[in-house]
Amino acid sequence: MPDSAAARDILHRWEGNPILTIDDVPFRANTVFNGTPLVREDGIDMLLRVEGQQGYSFFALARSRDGLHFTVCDKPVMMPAEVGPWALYESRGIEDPRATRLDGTYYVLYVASGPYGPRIALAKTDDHMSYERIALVSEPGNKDGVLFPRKIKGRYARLDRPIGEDKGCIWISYSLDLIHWGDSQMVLPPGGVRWDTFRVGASVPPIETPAGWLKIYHGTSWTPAGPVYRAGALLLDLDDPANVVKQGLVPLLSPRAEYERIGDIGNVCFACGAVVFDNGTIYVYYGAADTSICVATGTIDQIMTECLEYE
Ligand code: BMA
Repeated sequence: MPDSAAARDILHRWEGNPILTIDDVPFRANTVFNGTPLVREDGIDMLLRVEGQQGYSFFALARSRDGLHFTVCDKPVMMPAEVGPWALYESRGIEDPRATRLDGTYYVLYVASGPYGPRIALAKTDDHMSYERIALVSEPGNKDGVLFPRKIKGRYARLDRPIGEDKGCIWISYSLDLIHWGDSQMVLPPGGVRWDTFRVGASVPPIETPAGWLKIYHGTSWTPAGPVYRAGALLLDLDDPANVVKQGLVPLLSPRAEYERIGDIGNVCFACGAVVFDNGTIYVYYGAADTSICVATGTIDQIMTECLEYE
């Protein structure tokens, strides 16, 4: 994509995008998209949503040294449960993992897709290859769950996106044990900005900055051709993240490249995680058109000045 086009977005598409497509998956499947990064000492892994040819999704792992060139492992690492309390609720697949390092362990909130609708479920991993299910943590009608990377005033916190009255808003809930959740409050309704009028959802787990929790979220607008999924930024209060301190008026990334425009679902940039490096550089990983995984780069400073302070 020519530079002039890339410059229209605050985040920059890596020139090697897409970083993963179905051609990189060493077993038969339909698509790969919506991956979440897990940082190792000597590289970056990514937990991937792979959609099988029968239409149900499961998770695979890809490994890299540089966060840009990934190799997908031979076999899936997590399949929908076949026994136990999860089996019914995952009978239509597991989707959209989002990992947060908390107390030294990666916890993954993901969507358990079943006959009654999507529920949020929680699993954890120590080696990125094996996943232990902990609990189903929501009733149906909820997805886009992300955990905060530390307790806030003694409680774990998460954002999610329950659907009420067909309205997709970002909510916050709290927990003492990561299993039982409550004290839920609405954080962000759609329509705060022109490009997120249909639905909003928590995309990337919150990133702590001195100015507040930086929240890269997704907003959709509805068009005669269907929804358009963009990534934007919010700043949430550090001590009371139910309070939105600022909402960026302009998106960080809008579908523009061919691989974001064309795919199983076109016009989609759907982030599920990011890595922030010591120098403030950020790699945002996103699913493009529900058909591949891409990375867009920038800096925390740029997001603050070009998006959150845009007037
Ligand atoms: C959301 C989720 C994602 C998907 C996105 C765009 O509602 O279902 O899995 O990538 O829509 O189709």
